[in-house]
Amino acid sequence: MSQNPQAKYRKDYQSPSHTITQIDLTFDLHDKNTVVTAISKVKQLKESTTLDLDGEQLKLLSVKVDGKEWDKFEEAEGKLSISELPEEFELQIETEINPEDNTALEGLYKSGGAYCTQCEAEGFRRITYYLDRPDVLAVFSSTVIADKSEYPFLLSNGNRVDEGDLDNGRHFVKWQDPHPKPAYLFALVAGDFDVLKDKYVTKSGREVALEIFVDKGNLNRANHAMVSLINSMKWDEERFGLEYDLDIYMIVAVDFFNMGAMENKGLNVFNSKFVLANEETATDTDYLGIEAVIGHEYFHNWTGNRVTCRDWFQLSLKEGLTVFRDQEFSSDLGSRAVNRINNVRIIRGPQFAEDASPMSHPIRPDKVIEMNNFYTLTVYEKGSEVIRMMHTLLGEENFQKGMKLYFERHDGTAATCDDFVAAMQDASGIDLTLFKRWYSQSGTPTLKVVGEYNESDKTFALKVEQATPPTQEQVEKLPLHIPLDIELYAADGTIIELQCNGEKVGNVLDIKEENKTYIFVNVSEKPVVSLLREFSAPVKLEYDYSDQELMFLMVHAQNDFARWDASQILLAKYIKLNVSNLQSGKPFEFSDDVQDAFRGVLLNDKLEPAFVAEVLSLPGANEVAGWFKPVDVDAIDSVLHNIKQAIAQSLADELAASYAVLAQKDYSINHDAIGKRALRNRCLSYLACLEHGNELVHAQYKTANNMTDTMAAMSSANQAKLACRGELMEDFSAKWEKDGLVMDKWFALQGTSPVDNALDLVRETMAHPTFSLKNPNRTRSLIGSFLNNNPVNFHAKDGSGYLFAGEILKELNDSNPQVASRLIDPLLKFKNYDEQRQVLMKAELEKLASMENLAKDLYEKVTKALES
Ligand code: B3K
Ligand code: ZN
Repeated sequence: MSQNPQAKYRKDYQSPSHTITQIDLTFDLHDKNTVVTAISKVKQLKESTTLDLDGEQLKLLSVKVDGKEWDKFEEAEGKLSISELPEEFELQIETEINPEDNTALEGLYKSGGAYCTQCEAEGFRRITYYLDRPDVLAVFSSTVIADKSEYPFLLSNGNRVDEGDLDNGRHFVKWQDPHPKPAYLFALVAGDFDVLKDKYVTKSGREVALEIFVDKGNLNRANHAMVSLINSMKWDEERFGLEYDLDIYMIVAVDFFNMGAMENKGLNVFNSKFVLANEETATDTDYLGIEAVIGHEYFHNWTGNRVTCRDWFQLSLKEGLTVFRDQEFSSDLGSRAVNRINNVRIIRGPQFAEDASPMSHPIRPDKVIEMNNFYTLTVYEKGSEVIRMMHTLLGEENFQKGMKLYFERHDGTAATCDDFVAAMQDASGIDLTLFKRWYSQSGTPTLKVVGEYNESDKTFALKVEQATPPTQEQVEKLPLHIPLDIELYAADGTIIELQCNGEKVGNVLDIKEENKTYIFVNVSEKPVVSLLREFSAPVKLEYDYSDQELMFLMVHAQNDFARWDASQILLAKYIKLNVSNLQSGKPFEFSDDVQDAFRGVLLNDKLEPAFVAEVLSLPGANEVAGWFKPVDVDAIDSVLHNIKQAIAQSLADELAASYAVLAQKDYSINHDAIGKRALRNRCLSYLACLEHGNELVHAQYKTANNMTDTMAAMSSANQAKLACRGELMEDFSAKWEKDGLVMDKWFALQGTSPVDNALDLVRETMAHPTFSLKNPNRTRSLIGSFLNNNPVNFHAKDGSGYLFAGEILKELNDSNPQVASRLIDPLLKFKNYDEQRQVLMKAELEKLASMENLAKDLYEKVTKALES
C-alpha cells in the first residue's frame, strides 16, 4: 500500500460547501463500459468556488458547467476538484464504469445476468463523481438504457414516467423519485425476471402496486416475501401510524449480494436468501428471517429514508431504531418471548464478543477508516437495545409521542442520534441527559448485584454496583443510566409488591450511580429475586444464585423470558464448573435436580412448544467462549457435549415421547406449527446422541415433507457424527446441486463438521461445482461456518485452520474486501487464546498486514488487532 488509509473522526464533521438539489442520471448499460451521464443542479452553501466531489474507479469522460466544456478541474485519488465555479450552476459529468469486472459488489455490478447497484455506504462514488454523503439530499431522476431482449425490466427509484424503444434493439425507461434523498439510497436494476404482483391499500385509501422480481422460474418461492411485505405495511400503520409514500414498492432478489438487503427508496434490492422460500427449499428459520428482513427494509422507509443520517457516524440512528422496529414487528406477529430470547442470544454471544475485541466501538463510533466495517452487531443490535431501553424508560405511549415529534422535527432531513434522543426527552418530559452516554461509551457494563434479607426489619436490601471494563480505544469509563427490571417472589410463587420508603415503586429501577442500594420494605419473607427481566439492559449480570433459586424461577417467574433466563444461568453454572473440573482432572458433575427441572419444562404442556425448545437449547460454543480467558476450545466442546449427552440420557423417555407426540401429518407454516417442529427437532438433536439415534435420524430424513425437518435430520447427523451422515449428504447434494441457495445449507454443514479432518472436507467442498468464492452467500456458508462455528477445527493446535483463513482472506482481499472483512473477525480475537494459538493467529494477521494492496477494510481491522 502506497499510503496508509486515513481515519475520519466524528468530531471533525463539517456541513458541505455545496448542495445538490436535483440530479438527472442516464445509464447506457454495457457489461464492460457503461456510460453514466449525471446532470446536477449545484448550489454553493459556503464561501467556496471549488467543489470537491467523491469518485472511485471511474473513467472521467467529460465535465461541463452550464452546458460549456469545463477544464478547471483536477482529478486526484478518490476525488474530483472543480474550481472557479459560480454560486449556482448546472454540472454535467460523464463517466465510464465497468460493471462486469466489479467483484466488490459495490456501486453498479452484475449479479448473474442482471445489473444491480449497492450504494450504501459509499458506493455511489463508483458510479459518478458526486457529493457522496448522506446530508446532501437531491431529487433524482434516472433514465436506464439497455438491450431490450436481454434486459426487458429497467428499474430505478420512484415512479416510472417514460419509456420507449431505441435503435439497435435497445430500449429505455425513465424514473422519477419525488422524495429528495442522499445518493446511498439510489438504485438501479436491469434484467429479465419473473414478477409477483399484488397491491396494498393504505389506511388513507391510496393504492400501492407491490412487485417482487425474482430469477426466472422462482415465482413459486416469492409468496412468503409478498405476505411479509403486506404484513409490514399494515403493522407500521397500526403500531407506528406510518404510511407508505409512493405509488409503487419494488423488491428485486439477486444472488450476488454482500449483505442481507438494501432499503433503496421504492426499490429494495435483496439477497435472494431473504426473498425466496417454499416448504421444499426453506426452513422455518428462513421463513422467519424473510419476514424480519422484509419488515426491516420496509420500516427503513420512515426510519432511514424519510429521516436519514447526517453523517455515517450516526448510522445507529437509522439502524438501531429500525432493528428495534423489526424486532417489535416479529414479536407482535409471533412469539414475543422466543423473539426476545433470540435477540438476547445475539447480544450476549457475538455482540459481547465484539465489545471485548479490538474492534470494540460505541453504537455511535468516533473514528472510522472504512465505513463498511461499522455495519456491526454493536451499531445494529446493541443500537436496538439502546432504543429498547428508552422504550422501557418512557413506556409505549410516550415513546410513540417521541416518534411523532421526531418526524415532525426531522422529516425530509438528515438528523443525528442527539436529535432522536432530544425528541424522546421533549415528548416525554423524562430526562435522558445521562442516558445519552450509551451512545458514546463502548464495552459491556457489568452489574454486580447482592441481595440481603433482614428478618427482623422485614427488609430486603439490593446492592447494585456497575462497572464497564476498559476497551481498546476507550480506557476511561463512566457510570451509565441502566434500567434494571426486577421482581421479588415469595416461596409460594406469589409476587411481593416492591415498596421503598413505604411507597410502592415500579419494577424498573433507574441505576445511575456506580453504587446504589435499594431497601425494599414490608418483605414478609426471604424473597427470590428475578433480575434484569426481559434483559432490560445490555449488561453482564453477576448475582450469586443458588441452584434452588434458579429452579424456582424456572417454574414461578411471571414472564417467559425470565424463566428461560433462569434455565440458562443454571446451565452456565454447570458449564463453568465442568470446564474447570475437566481442566483439573476432576470428574463431570451435573445435578439430578437440575435435570429434573428441565424434565419439568419438557413435560409442562401449558408452555408453548417453541419456548420449551429454547429452554432445552444449550448456549453455543462461542457464547461460552466469552466467559473464559484464555478460551479452552477443546474443554468447552467436550463439556457442552457431555451436558447434552447427560440431558439426553436422563430425559430419554420424555424426549422420545415428545418427539412422537409432536409429529405433524400435514405441513403448514404458522407460528404454532413452527413451534412444534422446533421442539420436535430439538428432541431429535438429543435423541441422536443415544443408542437408536442413527435409525431415528435416518427415518426422519426419509419421511420429511419439508426442509425444516430435512435439515434437522442432517444437522443432527452432522453434530452426532452418525453413520448415516454420508448417505444423507450425498442424497441432498444429488437433489439440490444446481441450486446455490439450497446448497448453502449443505455447505454450512460441511463447514461445521465436527470430524477431525474437517478442514480437508472444506477444501474438497470448495471444488464443488456450485461453490464459488465470488459468491458471498456460498463463501459465508462454507468458509464463514468453518471460521466461526467450528471452533475445535478452526483452532486446531497445528494452526492449519488459521493458515487456511489467511489464504482465503488474501484472495478475497483482491476480489471482495467487504466479505473478507467480515470473515476476518475470529482471527482478530487472538488475545483470547493460549500462547501457542496466539502466535499462530498473529502470524496470519502479520502476513496480511504486509500485503502491498491490503484493502482499507482489512487494513483497519488488522492494524487494530495488532495494536491490541
Ligand atoms: N442499510 C443496509 C446495509 C448497508 C450495508 C453497507 N455495507 C441494510 C439494512 O440495514 O437494512
Ligand atoms: Zn437497516
